[in-house]
Amino acid sequence: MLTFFFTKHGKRELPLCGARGVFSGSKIEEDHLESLRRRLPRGLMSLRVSGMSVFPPVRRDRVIAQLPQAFRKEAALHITEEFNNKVRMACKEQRTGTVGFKISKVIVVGDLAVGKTCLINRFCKDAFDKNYKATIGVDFEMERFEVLGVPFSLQLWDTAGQERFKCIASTYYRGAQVVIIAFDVNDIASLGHAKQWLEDALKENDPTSVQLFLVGTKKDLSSPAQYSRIEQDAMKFAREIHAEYWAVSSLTGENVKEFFFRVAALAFETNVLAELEKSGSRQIGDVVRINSTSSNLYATKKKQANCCQ
Ligand SMILES: Nc1nc2c(ncn2[C@@H]2O[C@H](COP(=O)(O)OP(=O)(O)OP(=O)(O)O)[C@@H](O)[C@H]2O)c(=O)[nH]1
Ligand SMILES: [Mg+2]
Repeated sequence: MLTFFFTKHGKRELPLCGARGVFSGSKIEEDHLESLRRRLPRGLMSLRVSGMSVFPPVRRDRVIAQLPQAFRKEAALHITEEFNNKVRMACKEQRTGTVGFKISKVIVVGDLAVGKTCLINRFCKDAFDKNYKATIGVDFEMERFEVLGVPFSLQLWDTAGQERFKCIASTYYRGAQVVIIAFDVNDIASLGHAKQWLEDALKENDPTSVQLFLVGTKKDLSSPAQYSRIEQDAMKFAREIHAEYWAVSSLTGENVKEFFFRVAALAFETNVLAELEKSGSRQIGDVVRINSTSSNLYATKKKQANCCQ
């Protein structure tokens, strides 16, 4: 995965490979940038899309062509089998035309040590660390997808569960389109605290436009009987707060990819529908043109003057 963070470096904005944490942008090392330049295709560092840098193609295993299904139909945001028809049509028409650079902000909240960081790391890096290292403030990952042929990114904000870092972390809640509330399926108290996490997250956001997911973690540590007891409570709570329920294991990877694909697909769908509603006549985004001969490069339609040389 290409993790990146935008920062001003001279007059240029440069993507950082493997940079973790929102604070790391200020400590960019020249040799790190040099090694990144060597790893990217020639000329790529000089291209920008609407003020953002250009990246290599989306990984093959991040392509979403069908709507991923919910984990439990009884606690799902919606249970249609396919993407919304309007969305499919809009994306289809744009495959050879104009598309927007789409991005959704996702925040992951929940008690300390429920496994938020491990969940993100399992998906983004296919890694699992059995040692607990508390997140201090927030961490940040960007994950790129292609949904119905359109580039789409999730900005994943991994927040701290520890009380003493909550104040810093909550300043990053604003502007979230997706809120993921994580709890440990082996710790009923962490499910009980989910309501407070939800309230905190919604204080900073418009509750009507946020998509909610309630995610039970560490499923591997639970016996089937224990798990099914907590699942009843979790699904009941998910329905009450209009969240979609999932249960995952970052240790084994069970449901992790499926979960994030579902998040990406539903966030994308909502994003496109909102944009279609906003502008009946304008095509989605109307900013970026896909270069039809080279699927890995996106050239700007406007704002050429801002591009790096
Ligand atoms: N067995 C098992 N252990 C897990 C799983 N996910 C996380 N853990 C362990 O739980 C501990 C806490 O995981 P983290 O991901 O760091 O927890 P966190 O929610 O990010 O914690 P804070 O950053 O303090 O809020 C670590 O020791 C992990 O190895 C899982 O799916 N299965
Ligand atoms: Mg963490």
